[in-house]
Amino acid sequence: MADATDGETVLVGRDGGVTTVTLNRPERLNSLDEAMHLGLRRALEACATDPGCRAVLLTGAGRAFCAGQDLDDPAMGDGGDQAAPPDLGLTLERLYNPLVRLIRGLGQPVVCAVNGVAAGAGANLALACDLVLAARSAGFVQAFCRIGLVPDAGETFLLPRLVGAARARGLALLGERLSAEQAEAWGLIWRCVDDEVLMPEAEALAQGPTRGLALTKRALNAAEANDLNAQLDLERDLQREAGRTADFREGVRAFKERRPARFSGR
Ligand code: LHQ
Repeated sequence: MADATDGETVLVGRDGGVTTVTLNRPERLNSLDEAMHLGLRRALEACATDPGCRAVLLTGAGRAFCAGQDLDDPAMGDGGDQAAPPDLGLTLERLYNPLVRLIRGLGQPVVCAVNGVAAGAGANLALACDLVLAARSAGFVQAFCRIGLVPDAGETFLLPRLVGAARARGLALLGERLSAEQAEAWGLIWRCVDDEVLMPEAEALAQGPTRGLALTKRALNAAEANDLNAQLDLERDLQREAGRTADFREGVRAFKERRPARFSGR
């Protein structure tokens, strides 16, 4: 795997067609300051325009996935200066909202390997990904209410859709830690796995007919706003596109020859 560092706080590696993006401020539980935000954005934007990148794998270094906003960042204010309260809306507008939109809109499937605690906006970055796999030792904390804030980074949109209204409200209003096992049981994430197999399992999920998977992502994203008629039309158009891919031809050939398919992402 060829590794490149983006600043010091985001690592980018490529293995085959999978680009692994690692949040790398382990001593601060990978909480997001401005430099890390911009590094992460740069890494994902590079994926968007990289024809060799078939899928993205997002994870964290050390014992946490991401503790959300770095509360020591100057943009958060000093916690005591009432004369100059921070404009947290501006932080969302400039940094978080573009990041969530980028992940959701990326033309490749994004797999998230939640290696440890995911708190605040860190939890919601994970939930914005297409497939979320978590280590058994990981957990999810909607920490906003613990510090008097409103959930952000898409939480109020994503959470009720994933786990239903009652559980979404409980998580958002109480901020209790949800274990990875419970997160799987509630449908918050795809699967919880033993810590030692997290990365191989996540890498395996990032393989496959990635062109078709990216089209599937587009259809599922659009379904959040479409009615059935619009969605049927979209499925028709995307299926037309999928039917022209090398992966579709390979998939059918492999089925008929009773062998595993060798997908190329084309
Ligand atoms: C941290 C952090 C952290 C700095 C742990 N910052 N140092 C965006 C911008 C605009 C508006 C506002 O909203 C947002 C989005 C947000 O994300 S707001 C929510 C921000 N996040 C939080 O409130 C979570 C704060 N962290 C925690 O609740 C805990 O640390 C968790 C549950 C993540 C982990 O607990 P523990 O495993 O017990 O670890 P710890 O608390 O002992 O933390 C270890 C160190 O990391 C510690 O520093 P130290 O120097 O004592 O070793 C913490 O201060 C530091 N750290 N999170 N977000």
